[in-house]
Amino acid sequence: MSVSGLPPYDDANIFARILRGEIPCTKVAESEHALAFRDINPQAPVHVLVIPKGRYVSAADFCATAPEAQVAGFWRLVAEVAKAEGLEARGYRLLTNMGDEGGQEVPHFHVHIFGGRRLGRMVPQM
Ligand code: DGP
Repeated sequence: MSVSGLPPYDDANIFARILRGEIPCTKVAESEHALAFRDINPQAPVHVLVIPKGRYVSAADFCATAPEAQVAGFWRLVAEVAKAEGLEARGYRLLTNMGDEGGQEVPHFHVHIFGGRRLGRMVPQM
């Protein structure tokens, strides 16, 4: 188990493979702490994924075990990418799915940046 109660990190997950350069991605930005690239199945005109460099399953995992500089550096890159994509004035959404009920498909902590259209309600109505 990871600190979040989710399964342990799987080194074969697709984002781990992107980080190792085994699978290509459309890179948007990169720092020593994180990589930002376009989602393969975009849900909005701008749909970028930001992933920390390292073996983190969830936000709990990342925040509990990553060095402080990486936690800060990760969130800085998220904000910088949103601004660089021209979303600051129009507004945008950050989203992170965690675990089964959260709908997480790729078990490497990541933040989605959505923008470029009116995004509607936060979550589908019950
Ligand atoms: P999530 O449900 O939050 O785990 O979303 C995972 C996202 O990852 C989903 O929007 C599709 C995207 N994705 C999956 N495989 C790839 C890939 O190989 N390349 C890229 N760029 N995105 C991928």
